[in-house]
Amino acid sequence: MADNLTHSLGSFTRSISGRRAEDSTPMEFWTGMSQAIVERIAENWEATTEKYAAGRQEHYFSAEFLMGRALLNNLDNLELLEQAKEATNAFGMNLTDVLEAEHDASLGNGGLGRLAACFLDSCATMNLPVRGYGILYRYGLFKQAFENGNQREHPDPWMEEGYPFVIRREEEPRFINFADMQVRAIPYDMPITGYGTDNVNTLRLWKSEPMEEFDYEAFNSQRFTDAIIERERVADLCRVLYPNDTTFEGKVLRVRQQYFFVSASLQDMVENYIKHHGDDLRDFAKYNCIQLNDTHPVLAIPELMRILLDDHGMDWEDAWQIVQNTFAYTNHTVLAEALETWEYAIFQRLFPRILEIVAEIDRRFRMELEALGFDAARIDYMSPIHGGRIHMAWIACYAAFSINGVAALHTEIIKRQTLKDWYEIWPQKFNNKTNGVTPRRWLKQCNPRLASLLTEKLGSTDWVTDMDQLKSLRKLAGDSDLMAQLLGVKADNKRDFAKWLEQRSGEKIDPSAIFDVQIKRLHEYKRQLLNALYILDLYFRIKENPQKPWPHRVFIFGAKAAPGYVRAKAIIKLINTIGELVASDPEVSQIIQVVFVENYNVSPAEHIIPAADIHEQISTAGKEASGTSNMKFMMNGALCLGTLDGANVEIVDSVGEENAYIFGAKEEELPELRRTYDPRNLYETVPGLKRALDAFVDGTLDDGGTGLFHDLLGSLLDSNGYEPADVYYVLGDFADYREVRDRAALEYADQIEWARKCWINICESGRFSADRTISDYAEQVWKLESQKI
Ligand code: B1H
Repeated sequence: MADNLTHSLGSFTRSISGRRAEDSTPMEFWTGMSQAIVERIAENWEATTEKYAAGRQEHYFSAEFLMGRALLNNLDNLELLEQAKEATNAFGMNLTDVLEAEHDASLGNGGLGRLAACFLDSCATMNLPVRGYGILYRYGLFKQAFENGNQREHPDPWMEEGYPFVIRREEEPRFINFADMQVRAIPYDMPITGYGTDNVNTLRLWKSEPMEEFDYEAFNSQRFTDAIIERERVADLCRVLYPNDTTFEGKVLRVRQQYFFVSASLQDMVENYIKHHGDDLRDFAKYNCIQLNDTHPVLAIPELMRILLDDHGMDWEDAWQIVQNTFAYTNHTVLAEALETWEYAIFQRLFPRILEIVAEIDRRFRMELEALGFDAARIDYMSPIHGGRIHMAWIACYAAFSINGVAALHTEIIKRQTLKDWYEIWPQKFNNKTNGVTPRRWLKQCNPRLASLLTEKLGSTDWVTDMDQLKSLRKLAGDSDLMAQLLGVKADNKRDFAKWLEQRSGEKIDPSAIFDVQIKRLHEYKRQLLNALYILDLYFRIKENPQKPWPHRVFIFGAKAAPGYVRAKAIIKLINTIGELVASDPEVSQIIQVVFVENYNVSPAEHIIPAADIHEQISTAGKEASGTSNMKFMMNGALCLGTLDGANVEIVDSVGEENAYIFGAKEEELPELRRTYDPRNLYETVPGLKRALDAFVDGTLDDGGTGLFHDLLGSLLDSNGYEPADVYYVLGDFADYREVRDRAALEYADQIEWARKCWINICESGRFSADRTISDYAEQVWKLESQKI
C-alpha cells in the first residue's frame, strides 16, 4: 500500500513540475498529493452521488463555506497519514512542509461560514445525504497585513496556482436570467470525505461565465473590446466574497450573487427530481429539504415559486405548499445591522418576475394576518414588503417550516424579541440547534498529542465519531499522573506554537507563560477593546509595582476587521500600539507580551487553539448568537474566561461554574443596568480606569495623528446623535472582568488543579461536536436517514 501512494505521488508530482519529483517544490508536492487523493476517492464519490440521487436529500444553501485546508483533512479521513509521511519522505520531502504549502479556502467570513464547513464534515462522516450549495469566489476573504500597526487588505486569489479539490463540471451548466443579463453557471464540485466511511459527499460551488465562449457577432462587427468587457461583467459576479461579518451591505452585486447561486442550485434539484420521480413535482418536498444558512439564500423561496409556477405550470396554492414544506431557516444573529433588507427598486431592476412573486407572497401574508385579526400597523411591520424595502428574514419566517437559533440563549432571544411576532403566530416552527464543531479537524488533526492521550485512556479511537464517550473519562480528573500528562501535552503544544509563530513573524514568546487568547472577527460587540483595556491597566499596575510576583502571560489576538469598519480598525491599531508600549518597556516585557497574529484564518487557528490556556469569550451578553471557537478551545483543554452569552451558557452548564471564569452583566440584567448607566462616572471612580483611558490621548499611545484613539475614547464616554455612550457596556463590565481575569492568572500557578479543570472541559465537550448538532437537524428538521454506500 505504502508503495502505492508513493508511486502515485511521484507520478502526479512529476506531471505537475515537469521535473524529477526530488526537485519539485512543496507546492508541487501538495498539488501532486491532492490529485492522488482525488483519484483515489473518485469511484466512491460517484457511487455516493448515485446512491443519494433517488432518495430524500438535504441541501445546505450558504453564501459562505470557510473550508480552510483540505489535504490533511482528507488524508486523515482516508487513514492515509502514515503512508503520506512515508511517501513524501521517499522523495526527501517532509509532509509538514507540503501541508503548510496549501492555501486556505477562505470562502467565508467567520463563524457562519466555518459552521457550514463543520456541518459538511459531520454529514459525510454520518453518511447523510446532504449536499452543500454555494459560490466559487475567485477571491476569498482578503489577506490582512499590518503596516505600522494598521490593517491593510490584500486580495486572496486562493486558487490561482491550481486547486485539485474542485472539479469543473462543464457538462452541467445552468442558465440564470437577470433582467439586464443572462449568465451561465458552471458547477465546481468539491469532494467531502468523512471519517471512517467510504461515502464522499459533495459541495457544489457555482462560477459565473458568459453564455457563449465568444460573442462572434460582436467580434466580427469590430466590437471586440465590448465583447471582452461583457465577459468581465459576468465574471464580476463571483469575483469576491463580501468581507462583512454580521453587517449587511445593500450592494447590487451581492444580491446578484445570492440570486445566481440559489437559482442554479434549485434548477439542479428540480432536474434531479424529474430524472428520478417524473415531472409531476407535487412530491418535491418529500424528496428535498433546504436549510437556509441565514437570510443570504432566502431568494430561493420566490425562485422555487417561479420555477414551479412558470416553468412547470403549477398553481399558486400547490406551489406554495411545496415551498412551505421545503425550507428551513437558521437565524445567526440578533444584531440590527445584520438584518438583510433590499431596496424595492433593486429587485425591480434585476428580477422583476421575482419581485412580482414576492409581492404576491406579501399580499397573501397580509390577508392571512387580517383574518387573524391583527392591527394594520403590526401587519405592515411584519410584511415582506414595506417601507420601500424587501425584508428577507420576514419572507423566511413566513415560508419556512422550521426556524432555529444557534444556541439556547439565542433561540430564547429570537422568540422573545427579534422574531417575537412570528413566534406568537407559529410557535411550533421555532426550535434550537446549538452549534457544534467537528472533532476531526478541531481535535484529532490539530492536536494529535491530546488525541493520542484520549485514545490511550479509552482504549480505542471510537470517540472520534462518538464524542460522548469522553464523558466517561471525567472521573479521571482526580488522577494526578494523568493531569501531569495533560500538562505535558499542553506544554508541547505551546512550544510548537511558539516555533510556528517565530517562523511566521519572527516574534519570540515564552512558552512557559500563560497563553491567553482572543481570536475572532473584530467587532465592538465582541469587545476586544475590553481585553485591550485590561492589558493597558495591567501595564500601569506592573509599572507601579514591578517587584510583585506577577504571573507571566502572553496575550494573543487574531482578528480581521471589515475593511469599511473604521472603529474596528482603530481597535486593531490600539492593540498593536499597546503591544509596542509593552514590548519597548524592559521591565514589563519580562512579564507580559502582546502578540497580534497577522492574517488570522482557519489554519492559524489550528496552531493557536491547541496551545491556549485561557480563551476570551467576552461579548456583551445577548449579542453573540453562539460562538464556535469557544467549543474548539474547550475540546483542546483551555478554560473559558467569558460572559454568560451564546453557547458559553451551555458550556458552563456542562462543566460547572467552578471550571470556567465567568464575569459580567447578564443578558436579562442589561436593560435595567442601562437605564442608569453612566460610563463617565465609572471613568472617574473605578480605580485605574481613568489612567488607562487617558493613555489613549495623553501621548502614551500614538495613533499617528489620525484621531482614531480619541474617537475610540469618545465612543466609550460620550453619546452622540446616533448612539449612546458605550453601547456595548465595556466600562460597565470592566471591574468584574479585571477581578476574574486576575484570579484566573493566579490560579494557573496550581498546575494540577488547573489541569483538572481543563480535563473536565475536554470530557464534557461531546455536546459541542457538530455530529450532535447534525444528528439533531437530521432527525428533527430534515427527517433524513443515513445512506451508507
Ligand atoms: C454570524 C453572521 C453573518 N451571525 C451576515 N451572522 C454576513 C451575518 O456577509 N454577511 O452579510 C456574514 C455573517 N455570522 C455568526 O454565526 C455569529 O455571530 C456567531 O455567534 C455564530 O457562532 C456563528 C455561527 O452560527
